[in-house]
Amino acid sequence: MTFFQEPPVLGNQFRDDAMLRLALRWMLPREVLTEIEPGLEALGARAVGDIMVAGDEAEASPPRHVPYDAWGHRVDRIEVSDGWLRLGRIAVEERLVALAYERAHGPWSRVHQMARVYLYAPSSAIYSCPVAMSDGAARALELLGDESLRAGPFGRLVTRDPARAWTSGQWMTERSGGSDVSDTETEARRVEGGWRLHGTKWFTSATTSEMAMTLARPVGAPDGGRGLSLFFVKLRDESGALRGIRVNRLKDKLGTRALPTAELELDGTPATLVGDEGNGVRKITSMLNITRIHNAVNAAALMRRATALATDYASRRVAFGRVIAEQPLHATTLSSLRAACSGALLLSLRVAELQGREECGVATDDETALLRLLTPVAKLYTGKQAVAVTSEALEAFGGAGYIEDTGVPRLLRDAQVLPIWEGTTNVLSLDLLRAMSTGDGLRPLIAEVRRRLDGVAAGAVAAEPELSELIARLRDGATALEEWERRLGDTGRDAVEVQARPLAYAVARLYTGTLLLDLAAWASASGYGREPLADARLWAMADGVVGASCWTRLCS
Ligand code: MFK
Repeated sequence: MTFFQEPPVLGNQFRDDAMLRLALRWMLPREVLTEIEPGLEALGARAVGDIMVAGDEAEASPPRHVPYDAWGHRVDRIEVSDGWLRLGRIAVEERLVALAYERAHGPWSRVHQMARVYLYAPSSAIYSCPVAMSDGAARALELLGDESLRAGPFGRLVTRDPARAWTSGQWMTERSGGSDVSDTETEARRVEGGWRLHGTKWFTSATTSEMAMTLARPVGAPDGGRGLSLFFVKLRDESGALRGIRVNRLKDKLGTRALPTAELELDGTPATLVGDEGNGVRKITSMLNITRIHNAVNAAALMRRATALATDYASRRVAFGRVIAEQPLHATTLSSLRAACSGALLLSLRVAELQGREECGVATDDETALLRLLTPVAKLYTGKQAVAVTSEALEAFGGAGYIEDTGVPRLLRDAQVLPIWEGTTNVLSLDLLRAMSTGDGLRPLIAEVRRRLDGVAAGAVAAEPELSELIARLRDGATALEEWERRLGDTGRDAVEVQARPLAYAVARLYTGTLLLDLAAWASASGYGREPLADARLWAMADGVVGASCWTRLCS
């Protein structure tokens, strides 16, 4: 009989994700969990139902730029598929932005919101990008906007009503550079009743959005980031025509193909100043820090999707006489992938938790400092892991993983943007140094690591030899990191910068390993099994908890 390989099958993405359910049970008060679980379960079903159908449709019908109408008028329409539009409506229905601002569960609202983003993202054909930018814009407007910006655009970004909802772009990148934003060339000219922008924006994601946040330099303002100001732009007038904006072209990208990304020419675009003039770079970081958390959550989500597919496939694929899931070497590879997913998820949710505490005004000074340190670390580390994990998961399909209509290559192509946008790995490693130098160094982070490890050591299951070995290992890591930080003080600037990336990786490994161990000890003591302990072991015992190239080790 002719052989046909069974394809992988995905079930309810909440119910099947043991680590997500465990992490929420560990982090959240019982009454919050009880309230949110049914919604997560329903979204877990939608993620393999209508969201996935819409995402596949959007991916199959990428956006199209129509520069002119039939009669030669410049119209610059960007046409998107119905699937893409449905994804937008679902994002609003599922309150992917609103939840963070309604704050129904106080500081826990961010964890709830990000758990939902995590379920939605990998089926959404990267509609999670406009979701992220809309959330970032909402936060910037909440913090810096005047009454009219808060009543108007902010209300549209955080609404539950798809008919009223807006999404936002985040136009930061120009031809002069994406990392060094201080070189922004767009000029802001003051006119009666407002401002007009003139310049070119080289990458604008989700250009079908109704609004955007952007940087421009008011005429006569000084060079550098401090001379830039933050502006709100409403893209279209009541008739739907772009306001002083020309679309030069859509970008032809490696991945994120359903997401419209355009080059724009601003020629007298009306804009509203957000806050006072100047310090635009500092102001837009309130937006960036939110989108960076989304980036980490998206990375964890894509990793999880690739691993779930590879794991299910391994239970169906037979080679050398038995299913490959039962073959020790392949099973070990899958365990490594699962450990990477668990770590990325926990780290992302922890950053979301800190963000929620900060927004609700209940964060301690140390928690605020920890949030500042962990945001770039979580973004950069999970971004790199997303590429490594999706690549390894693709390989787990053999040749089928390389074939487009299995849907597997798309995961790798989409993952590859995660270390690039929202700050590259090196830029964010340097941002960790910036955060260390403007705060109290790594002290708040190392203090929390020690506190968690002391808690595990004092717990009911600490006597287990395996746990004490892991505790000792992570304690050594904390001491080594402290020593490393001390030595940085004796080094010149260039030598410090060279160490920024390995330092950031070390911080990620130590902190994530500690979170996993803390959760694993709790799970073991509470009768939730020992699988998290296996994950913690992989993180804590991999050579070089504070080693330079350790991120690859999870997948090697
Ligand atoms: C799927 C999920 C994600 C989807 C979203 C994707 C959408 C894609 C759209 C984009 O890609 S948008 C472009 C993203 N671009 C970046 O992320 C820029 C990367 N570059 C940086 O982050 C640079 O580090 C930075 C531009 C911030 C450096 O600029 P400067 O002018 O050299 O920074 P400087 O002078 O060190 O800092 C200016 C101020 O901001 C300082 O404060 P003060 O004015 O009080 O001294 C800094 O402390 C502060 N600052 C910088 N980064 C900060 C920050 N504050 C808080 N948080 C930060 N991260």
